[in-house]
Amino acid sequence: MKVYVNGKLVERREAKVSVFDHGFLYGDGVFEGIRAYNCLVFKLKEHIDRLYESAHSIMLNTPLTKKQLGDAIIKTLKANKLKDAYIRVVLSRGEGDLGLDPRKCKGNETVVIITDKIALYPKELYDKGMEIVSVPTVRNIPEALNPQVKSLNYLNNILAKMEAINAGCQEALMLDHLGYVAECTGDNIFVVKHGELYTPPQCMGTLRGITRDTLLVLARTLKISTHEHVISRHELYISDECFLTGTAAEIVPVVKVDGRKIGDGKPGKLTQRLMREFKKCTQKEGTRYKL
Ligand code: PXG
Repeated sequence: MKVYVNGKLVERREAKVSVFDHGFLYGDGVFEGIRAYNCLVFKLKEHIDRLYESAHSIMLNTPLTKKQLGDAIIKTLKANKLKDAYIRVVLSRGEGDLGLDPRKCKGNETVVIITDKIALYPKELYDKGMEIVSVPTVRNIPEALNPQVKSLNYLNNILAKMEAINAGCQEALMLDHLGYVAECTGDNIFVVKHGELYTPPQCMGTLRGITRDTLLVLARTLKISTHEHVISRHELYISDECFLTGTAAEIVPVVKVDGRKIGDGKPGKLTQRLMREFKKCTQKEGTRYKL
């Protein structure tokens, strides 16, 4: 496997960054998770735009232009001869000293691109649906660390994930500081009620997921009403259908929340339709490359 590190494609065992890198010392950096389907990178522009917005928000210099980064991603995919891939782009403040001061790292920003075979989730998860549980750790409040910044510090989400695992569930439902539904640890959440689609607005401690946005557009083209609206746990419990969206997971039906069955306890009809329609999008849309 070849990994892109600061302009060079190196073998996996040589792909290293300094222990003085502030990404390692402090989680001072940002990242993106992207997917390629059959030589098409899905929503590449949107992912690069979001990465640059995250970087801008934390005043992190981006050593490459957006075009150069896009080219570097394609180059890494080609070097690894990957038709289908998971792509991780990491941009960190780079090497500094043991102090927090980011000015010490100036000019040392680290860019890493890892491309790998996609580790698909088990088919059973999509056929039978998932059980989730709300957890005590609340999603970061936007006034502290805004969830729109996909920072290298994912402890907020990791703590929630551990709480879900301790409760015997695969995924955690994270609430915002007011107790409303925010999102899961690496996925956005949707509910269906009376044939209409609801998802929390991005101001509720929710990342504006690219899969989420794709789905909102897709639903509108299918003449399904969509709402970005505050959702309480009660509204989630009494919903007809529920599902999660994310680059890695795509669309996962949720059939149980906090011990309450959702609908009839099976993946919903609209959820299944959206899963099929979303799959079609990933097969025909994207930035094409040749191996
Ligand atoms: N919420 C959070 C907190 C996320 O980190 C999503 C929602 C979904 O967004 P997209 O743009 O992917 O539809 C994410 C992003 C991984 C991994 O390696 C994925 C994410 C985060 C961390 C790790 O699978 N997803």
